[in-house]
Amino acid sequence: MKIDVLTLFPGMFAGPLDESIIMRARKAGLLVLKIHDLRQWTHDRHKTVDDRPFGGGPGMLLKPEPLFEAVESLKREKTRVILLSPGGRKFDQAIARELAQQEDLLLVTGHYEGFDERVRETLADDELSIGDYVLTNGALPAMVVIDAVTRLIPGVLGDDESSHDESFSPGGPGLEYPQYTRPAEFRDMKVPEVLLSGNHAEIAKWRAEQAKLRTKEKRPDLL
Ligand code: 4FV
Repeated sequence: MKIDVLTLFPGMFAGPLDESIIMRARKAGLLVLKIHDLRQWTHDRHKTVDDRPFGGGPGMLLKPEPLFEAVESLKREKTRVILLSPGGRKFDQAIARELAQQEDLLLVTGHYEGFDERVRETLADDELSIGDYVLTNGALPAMVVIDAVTRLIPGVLGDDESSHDESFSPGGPGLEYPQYTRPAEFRDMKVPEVLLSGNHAEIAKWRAEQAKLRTKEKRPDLL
């Protein structure tokens, strides 16, 4: 998969996407990630990317020209252009699975009060929000999407890391069942006997019950 990101803060992407599973996917060529500074597509001495809103009001907006030039120069036939903004559809595991099927994503991150509306109307194939809160810019939302999608690219997670049977997996109740590892007893806290029984049918039954109970208790909206 190829992911291009358009941002005013390329430096913010150094670090979170250079470690662990994401870095391994990049080294293996399963993910080709390119971060582009939007100012590359400005032509004035001040590299202007924003301007005041028509009709007045607080703050500044991202101008159409640099964004149109950037998207038109980065977009290929199969590219899916995705705007990150609070007005987008709420990003979740189902959308992550959907995007992991794509070959080519171009993530356009916002800043200031947001985008000139013509950017949304003309350039965006999709618009995603990572949650109902307002961030300082769209860099973190882009990193969240890249992380959630990359781990679903076939071959990225090794056998000991699996995206099956985890929270929000298709057909699952919603949240995952409780899990334990050694020691079987820690500070008088014992691991449920059934998990030590070796009886896989009983273990599967217990896990299904626990996952449903936990989802009902914590996230009934998922049921
Ligand atoms: C956001 C979100 C988000 C809004 C103003 C950037 C900020 C600034 N993006 N999910 N929540 N964006 O808060 O995606 O332009």
